[in-house]
Amino acid sequence: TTAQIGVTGLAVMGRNLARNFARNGYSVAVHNRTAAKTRSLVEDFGDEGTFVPAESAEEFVAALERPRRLVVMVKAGGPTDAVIDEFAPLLEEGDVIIDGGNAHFEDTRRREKALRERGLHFVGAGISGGEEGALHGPSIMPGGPPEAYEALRPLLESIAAKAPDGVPCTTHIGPDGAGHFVKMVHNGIEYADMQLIGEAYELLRDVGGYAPAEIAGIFRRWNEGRLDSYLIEITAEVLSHTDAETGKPFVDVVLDRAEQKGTGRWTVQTALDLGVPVSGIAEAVFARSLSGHAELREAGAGLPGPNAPALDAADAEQFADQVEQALYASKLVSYAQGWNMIQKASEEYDWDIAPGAVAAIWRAGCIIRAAFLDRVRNAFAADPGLPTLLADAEFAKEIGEAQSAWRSAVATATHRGVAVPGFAAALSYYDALRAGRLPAALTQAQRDYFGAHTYRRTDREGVFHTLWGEDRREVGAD
Ligand code: NBP
Repeated sequence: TTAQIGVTGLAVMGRNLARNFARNGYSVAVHNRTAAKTRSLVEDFGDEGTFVPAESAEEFVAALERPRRLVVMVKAGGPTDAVIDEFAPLLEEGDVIIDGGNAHFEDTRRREKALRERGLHFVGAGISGGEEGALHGPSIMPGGPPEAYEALRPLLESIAAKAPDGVPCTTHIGPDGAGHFVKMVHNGIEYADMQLIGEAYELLRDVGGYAPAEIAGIFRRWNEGRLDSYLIEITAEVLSHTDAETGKPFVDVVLDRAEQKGTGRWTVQTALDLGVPVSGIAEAVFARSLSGHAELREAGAGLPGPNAPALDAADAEQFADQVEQALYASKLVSYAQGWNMIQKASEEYDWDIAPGAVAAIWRAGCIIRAAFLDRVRNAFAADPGLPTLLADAEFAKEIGEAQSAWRSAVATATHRGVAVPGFAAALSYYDALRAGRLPAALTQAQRDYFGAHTYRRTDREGVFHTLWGEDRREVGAD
């Protein structure tokens, strides 16, 4: 039998992706370095569709109809290169390798170029939604040659999640590394969302005086409004869960140390290289990092802070409403920053990414899926060149209405000594964008003073320098 698609790498993601293809009626060749996994996939799920198991790379390649389509789902980094090196010599012109792992977009650019030179197509496809998504419908972000995408389109569209309007959550993002870049930013935004939710929880608990089960109820209510999203939904689930062993709220028995696999860090490193301020995402990455520094936290544990009791019930209710507004406004800021990054990279690498299309394919299947993304899509549909989401008329109106509560929530957090790096950084970003003038004028003047770095003037063209060490005459510096 020949197979329409192949999947190599049958750990949790690859196995579920292969099953997803099979359940959608495609015949799937399956292969894994360790053949036991291939055999167990066919034994356990063989009745779900047509699987063609292959023990060797040669057998796997021979099982595929041409042009061959091979999905690689192995550990990102060295293993991905090893697998490509193993398969590329066995392939023929026009065949397509799809890397569905979490590759760094620079690696994808490199691999795409190398394979293109050998006449092979390489598609770097970001896949979000975890194990469950891979099986039931992920959000898929493929980048690579358009003709290779066309060869994959029907398969990807059938296995992808469907948005509420039935549109599949996949689209051709752009050439080479565009798909993996967008997946990286998705994960950065996911970090920011999770941090903001964490801050909201902390405020409701420490300042509002609510118990975890009550906070679950608050999140459930929020989930019926504009914050409606997968992450808010699972937050309520986690907060209402009781630890079976101790009978305590589950959240109280989990060690408060958040780990990371690195895509958030990549987002921030890349943002620094591109010169795009993504303070919301950066604060989220730093907050996880700080949580893991036991020695710092132990050393700091005794430092003085304010001592304020929890609010009474009526005030707590009003405060909870402020927190909802702070959460929503801060979320808007981090999405605006994320899209700035996508737009900047699109220019830098000539990717021609449609910003609204990215929002559209994040509406279902991925971790940040939310009703809100439909509105992001609409904002870019109305104006694809929108310089920031915050300038969209609807979002600007909402943030304007939220800003007073947002400020109150941040002020209360500050007075009560609760760390809210996400809320506060987002608010400062908003205020800096709003400000007609920034103290950057002073910074630039200082730079001219100590380093003769020159400055521009507000009142006429040109580059200038003041002779600070002499008579403070201004000279032209062009
Ligand atoms: P892992 O990332 O744990 O990788 C395990 C797979 O890689 C196994 O099939 C293993 O084969 C294979 N492999 C390794 Br390790 N080294 C190899 C080599 N040198 N040659 C050939 N095969 C090799 O699997 P995963 O969690 O299913 O994730 C797969 C990809 O999807 C990763 O890039 C991951 O970042 C990405 N991703 C994961 C998730 C998630 O929720 N887990 C979500 C989205 C994306 P073996 O069986 O022979 O050891």
